[in-house]
Amino acid sequence: DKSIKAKLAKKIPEEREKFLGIKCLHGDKTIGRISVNSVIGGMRGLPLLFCETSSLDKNKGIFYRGMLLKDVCAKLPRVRKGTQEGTPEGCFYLLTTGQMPKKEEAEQVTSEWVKRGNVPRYCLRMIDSLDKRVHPMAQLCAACACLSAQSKFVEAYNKGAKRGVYWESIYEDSMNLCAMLPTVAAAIYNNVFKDGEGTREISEEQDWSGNYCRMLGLPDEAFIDLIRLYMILHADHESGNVSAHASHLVGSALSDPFLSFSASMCGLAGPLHGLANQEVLVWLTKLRKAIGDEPTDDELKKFIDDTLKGGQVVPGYGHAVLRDTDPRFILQNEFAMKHCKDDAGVKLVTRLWKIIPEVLKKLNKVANPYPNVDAHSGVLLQHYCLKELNYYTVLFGVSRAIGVLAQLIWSRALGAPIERPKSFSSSEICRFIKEA
Ligand code: FAM
Repeated sequence: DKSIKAKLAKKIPEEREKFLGIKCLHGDKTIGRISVNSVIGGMRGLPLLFCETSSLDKNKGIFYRGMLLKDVCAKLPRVRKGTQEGTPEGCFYLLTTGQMPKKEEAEQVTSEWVKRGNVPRYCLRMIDSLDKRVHPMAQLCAACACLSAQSKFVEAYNKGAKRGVYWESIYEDSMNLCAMLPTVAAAIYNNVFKDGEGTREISEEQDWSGNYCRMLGLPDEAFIDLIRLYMILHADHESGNVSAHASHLVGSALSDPFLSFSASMCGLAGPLHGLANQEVLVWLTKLRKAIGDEPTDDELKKFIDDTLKGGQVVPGYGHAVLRDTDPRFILQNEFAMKHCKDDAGVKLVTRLWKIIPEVLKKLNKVANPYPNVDAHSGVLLQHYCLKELNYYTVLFGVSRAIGVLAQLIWSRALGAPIERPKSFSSSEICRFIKEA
């Protein structure tokens, strides 16, 4: 049996034992200190969470299951003929099982997602009933919450399932949700931007990304490859970011994966999280309007200076953890160099990669003057005619499902308890300070 479920059924008892061993033998050892800043400063950097699927190293970059993201991209099996990228389905296999899938294993996830992809009519009717003014992200949150009626976990829980088998129905729900997301997300796109046109039928000839692009009305092969890459790059980013933490927190109350993912998307919709790529495009558009498509280096530097003098940050640059160019930026740029290096937006983004860090370094305060993932994605989507900025976060959301659902399966597999940190009032904090 090549399925993820068979792999997990073998691996989970071993991991559970290891986990319990750590808890019993070392549960009271200390990992870090909690400062007042941690309590009032958004818990930034506090070593507080558990995450098996991915990790960040400030200098080395992003790892999925201990493997550098660029190696993940290079090694994921190519499933469709002629494709140059691995599949997000293979990435889900890697994140859940911890092993790089063989070609047949990645293919099996693809065919399972094709089989599980039909969205129930009540959900599509709900999406169709929404006014176009409802933001695509709000529609995505609503649609995923509505799918909770499908939950196998709720069914199992109501029948009195034991904790030890929760992961099995969480796995079923996660697979079903991943499978349905392209249809849900494309229906939202077509309703809001294309007057409800477009197909909702999943084709067995296509993989997950191919079906998504077809349903978006953008079936170009190179674009499908871009979406495969995009989905892999945005999938997972440890468990402390808002979208991953929201789904973990809500899932810890034993809310089902549809509700947990809906909560995750409510967080991704915020301008400090999933909206930054949009801001990059707005900034680039202003830049091109002000100084044209082929400005001189000096004109670029002046435009960047003016942005900073206006009290704004340069969008797409800097990172809370990474201290070098974001590997996701580099991988997108490599894609762009292969497929569309003459695109005016791509050329500009590539030139700015050299120029913006020089300017930011001079400020002497920016911890990371190099580009992050958001500095690149917008111009690539524009190149392939996905032009509606308001939709970009939905694309990010579809991708993020892969990481947060892989994390959710493991949270239930390892019996992670309900989250309940202690809170303090300002006067209690003042008392601590006096006593310290
Ligand atoms: N342009 C101008 N100034 C910047 C800057 C940028 N791109 N990035 C950081 N700084 C400033 C920052 O505002 C702060 O200044 P003050 O002390 O005057 O407040 C100083 O440099 C130190 O900040 P930091 O320690 O380097 O960054 P933080 O960890 O506080 O914040 C970011 C990280 C990403 C929020 C920040 O770099 C930023 O605002 N970047 C631009 C917006 C952006 O691209 N966001 C998307 C991030 C992306 F990775 C994601 O999560 N989706």
